[in-house]
Amino acid sequence: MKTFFSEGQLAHNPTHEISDGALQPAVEIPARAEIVRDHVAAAGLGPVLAPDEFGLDPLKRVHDPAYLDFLASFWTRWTNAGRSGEAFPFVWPVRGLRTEPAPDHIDGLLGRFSFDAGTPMGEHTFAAARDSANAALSAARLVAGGEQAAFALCRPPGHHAAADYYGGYCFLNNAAIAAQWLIDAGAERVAVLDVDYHHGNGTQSIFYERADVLFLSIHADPREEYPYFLGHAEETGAGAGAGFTANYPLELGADWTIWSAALEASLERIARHRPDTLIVSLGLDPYERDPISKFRLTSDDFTRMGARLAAAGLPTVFVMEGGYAVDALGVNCVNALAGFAGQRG
Ligand code: SP5
Ligand code: ZN
Repeated sequence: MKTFFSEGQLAHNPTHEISDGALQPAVEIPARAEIVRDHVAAAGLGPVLAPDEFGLDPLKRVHDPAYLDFLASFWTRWTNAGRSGEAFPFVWPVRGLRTEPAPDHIDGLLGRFSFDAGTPMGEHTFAAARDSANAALSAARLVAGGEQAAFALCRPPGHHAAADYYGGYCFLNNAAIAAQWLIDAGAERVAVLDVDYHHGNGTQSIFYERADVLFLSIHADPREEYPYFLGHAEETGAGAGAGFTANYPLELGADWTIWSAALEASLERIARHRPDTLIVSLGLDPYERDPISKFRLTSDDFTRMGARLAAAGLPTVFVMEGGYAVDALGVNCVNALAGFAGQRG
């Protein structure tokens, strides 16, 4: 299986995030990608390749132009306001406040185009996020061309980013961008299965009213866990997309027995969708020793996960999402991919 990764993805290099009422050390750091890259290369899974540049057009198919303009102009606006270092929003257009007319000031724009204060942005964030999206697009194109699977080593991650807001360490929704690219390349149906510990609120919202892209997510119950405001079981899609979203919120502490039951249910739903391609939003934070998560998957469980996904028999694009136990990320990611490759043969 080929892996796509660009060194440019390392340029987003935050030092801190806001959490627990304080500036804490950032957990979504370049070392996450480096250890996965190194383990993939050492495991002999296949080559690690530089992604191609797809430009802005595939991003515009998923994200609002005003949001992309915000990302592109953010650093200039931030420094013109006399700021330096990492940016955080502190005011949001919630219930009854207005998103239009959009503010001119960077502090207003940060709130307009975000949904949390836990996601540091810096000078190189947009460039790194574009490289991350290019990795997802490169993997999608390979699978559309007939390869049975590919791995996009995406970082920064994507699944919390919606059409017009960032958050949860995510800026561009890599999995959604890949799904939309596949549809535009001729796929009739795509499924996105999100196995990250946190609900994929961005991906869900992007495809909520569409029947061509089935979205499924196995995650910690939002009553108890971030992102808190989406990911309940009763969210099943709307309009033309009614029945094309499926959520499997699980209790904190869920282990493989509980987690794999949700995986079986999601695979049954995927089989009924008959997708041309499966995209797996591969969060590695369901891991038992993840520092910000409370599921109990072991390193061997990631092998089981990969094998079970392979048995679905679908062309598959793996897109990396979260996972913060840096020392274990390489092993857990390779286990998932090798579990898949071993089962598929
Ligand atoms: C892609 C992804 O997994 N995003 C997760 C975003 C979670 N953001 C909130 C994290 C709060 C962590 N608080 C614990 C800090 C310990 N110092
Ligand atoms: Zn996560």
